[in-house]
Amino acid sequence: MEKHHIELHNEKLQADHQRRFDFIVSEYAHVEEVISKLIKFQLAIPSWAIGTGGTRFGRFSIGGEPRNLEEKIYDIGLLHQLNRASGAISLHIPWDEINNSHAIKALAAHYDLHFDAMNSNTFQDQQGQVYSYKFGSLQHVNKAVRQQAIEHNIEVIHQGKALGSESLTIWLADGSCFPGQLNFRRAFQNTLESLQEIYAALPDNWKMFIEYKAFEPNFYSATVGDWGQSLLYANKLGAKAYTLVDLGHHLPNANIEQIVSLLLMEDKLGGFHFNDSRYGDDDLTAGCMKPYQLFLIFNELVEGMDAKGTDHATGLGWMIDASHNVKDPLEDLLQSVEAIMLAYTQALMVDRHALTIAQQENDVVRCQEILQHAFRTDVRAIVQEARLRKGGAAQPLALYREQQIRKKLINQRGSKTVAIGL
Ligand code: PSV
Ligand code: MN
Repeated sequence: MEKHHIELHNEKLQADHQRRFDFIVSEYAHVEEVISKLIKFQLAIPSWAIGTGGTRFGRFSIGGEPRNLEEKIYDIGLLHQLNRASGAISLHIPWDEINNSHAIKALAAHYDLHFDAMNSNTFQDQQGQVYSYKFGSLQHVNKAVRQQAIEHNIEVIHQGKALGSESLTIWLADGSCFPGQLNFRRAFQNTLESLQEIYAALPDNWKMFIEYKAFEPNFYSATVGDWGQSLLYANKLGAKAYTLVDLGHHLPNANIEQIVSLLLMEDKLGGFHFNDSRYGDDDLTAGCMKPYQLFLIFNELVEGMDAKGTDHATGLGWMIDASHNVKDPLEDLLQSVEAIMLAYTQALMVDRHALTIAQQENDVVRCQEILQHAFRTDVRAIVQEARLRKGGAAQPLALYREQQIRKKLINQRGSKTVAIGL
């Protein structure tokens, strides 16, 4: 998008914004401190979320979907130009085909994007693959299948190195569908040994994220089914291995904020996949169902990171993992980024000193008041101010619509394009 479109849009909205921003500044003493943190904070966009998502019942293309990695980078570059908070991309191999890593790296740099975690895929069989992952990959009873999956992960590390990525996310579909199908201990040991081989190939400055998920596609057991199992692997593997929390991967009503707090305490929280859900791994827009939970999670993140002196922006891998059946995926990602920035801002505004005192005094009512006061504060002008100072658009979604971006993408790419992914 041309810069003057953003400038014109911002000028139109400036007076209104200034009024709302001045009000919040008059209410809070630490707004500038919060803004300096927001300016640094960036979220990684998953390459697989740029196309319309589907369910096992169908998929409805919105048109203009990216046909290759270059076009995905273009789309994420556009999001970043609008909100200046999505300056990273997370790739999924082999859904993303990297023909020339030098050119891809240069293209991403052109849009001010860097490469966050690389994702391997041993949950689908690829064309020409010798062994099937039908009964698992790193856990498989057959060493040859495990070896194939190990080699794929090592190949993903190599591809990531060439792009400047510094982490590998491993999500395994491994598990079992029926009681008796699997020897749990053997599956765990096989998985651990496989992970150890991958870990041995990890560069010194890399992190390995082990993503857990309670169920799906297996419906009886998952070999990395919860944060306890993920933490077991991470602890056994070593200092470069961490747990990755995907918000949609828990059993109903799990207290995710407590999980986050304890993982941080153990220095084993590596990163996040943000999304929201009502039933299972729904992959809905962050903050669309349970915004208070998102805030409570950020509240623990901020408290836990500050307790350790961890840099908020760089200490963890901040990624979105969502996929949408009925929305324009780019609009949806703008909404997710905004929801995450709002929750983070509200968490930064919690009166931590007062909360600690109230906790010490067992003043339960006061504790709740303090948290809900921050949650109920309208911080949109703060997030907007940070975005404006970074050169972004006052209202990214509104500008996206004003500029009829989807229509332009359809004109360029056609109405029948389907991005590769789930
Ligand atoms: C699995 O449900 C997951 O959350 C993992 O992160 C995968 O890489 C991604 O979704 C695939 O869509
Ligand atoms: Mn995920």
